[in-house]
Amino acid sequence: PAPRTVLLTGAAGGLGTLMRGILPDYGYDLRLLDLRPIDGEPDAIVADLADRDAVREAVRGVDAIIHLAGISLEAPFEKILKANIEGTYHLYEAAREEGVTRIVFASSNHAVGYTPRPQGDDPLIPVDTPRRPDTFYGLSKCFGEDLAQFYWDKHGLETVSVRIGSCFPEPTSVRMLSVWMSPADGARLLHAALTAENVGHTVVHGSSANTRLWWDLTSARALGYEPQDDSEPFAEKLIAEQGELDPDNPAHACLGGHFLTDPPIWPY
Ligand code: NAI
Ligand code: 15L
Repeated sequence: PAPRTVLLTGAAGGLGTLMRGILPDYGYDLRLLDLRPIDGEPDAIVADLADRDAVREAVRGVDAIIHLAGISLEAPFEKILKANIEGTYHLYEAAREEGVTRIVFASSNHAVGYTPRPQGDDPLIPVDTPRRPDTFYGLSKCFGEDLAQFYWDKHGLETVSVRIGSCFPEPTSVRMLSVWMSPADGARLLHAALTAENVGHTVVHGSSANTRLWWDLTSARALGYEPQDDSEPFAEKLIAEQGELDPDNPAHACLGGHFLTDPPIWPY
């Protein structure tokens, strides 16, 4: 049966807030968790992924988990280790113990950020491109994907790892024209990842069907994802403001963009 009760970790964050707004329309009953309380959501679980007991209690009885919680930018390794590596391990262990059989893991383009972006007639980046993390943050997403593979092979716990491009209400940079995922398409992809059968551990690229797409969406479409949006209507204005990407600028040459040269730093 399709999952109904879904734990959404990281529910206070940018993506969590967007998805809290849309996913109930698909019939999901969301249980929310975050380190930070959420205005207007008194039932949300306020817990740190470091708290194994709290995490185990949070996963008890849900049909599936969307795992967004963690440090979403670059940070010192020790912080990444605690929140993203140990935290994701705690969540998987809790899911195994409580018999939850499907997780959708928010991986990132930064797991493969050093991959050169296609130029000219170059083929799109395939989903099995070698890992090339661009930050400790991206490295933690590589760990999460491997953890997911391990829990599938060892314990039969299924995961869809979504290498999200940039999921924000609108693209705000020329790079984002290529990796943007509209919030509506984000919800479509999460819904597909929750409901597709026999996913084992599947890695997919998470973006809209952008005209300037850099990566291949085949594995996402195979889950039943049909993106409806394209960043192109935003292109003219962004290019007029910022100029075209310069292939000689290292921050423009690879999928991970400015994370290679000047990554945004996690604020706390
Ligand atoms: P965000 O930083 O806005 O939200 C992350 C949330 O996780 C925050 O509310 C934070 O309080 C919570 N959190 C952090 N450490 C925690 C811990 N130890 N225990 C419990 N909660 C904790 O990030 P955003 O943009 O909403 O991203 C969500 C997820 O998607 C992240 O895992 C991020 O790496 C991933 N992602 C997002 C992309 C995007 O375009 N928004 C692109 C690629 C990946
Ligand atoms: C990410 O992984 C970050 O979490 C998000 O804040 C964006 O910076 C995104 O990648 C991006 O590459 O634009």
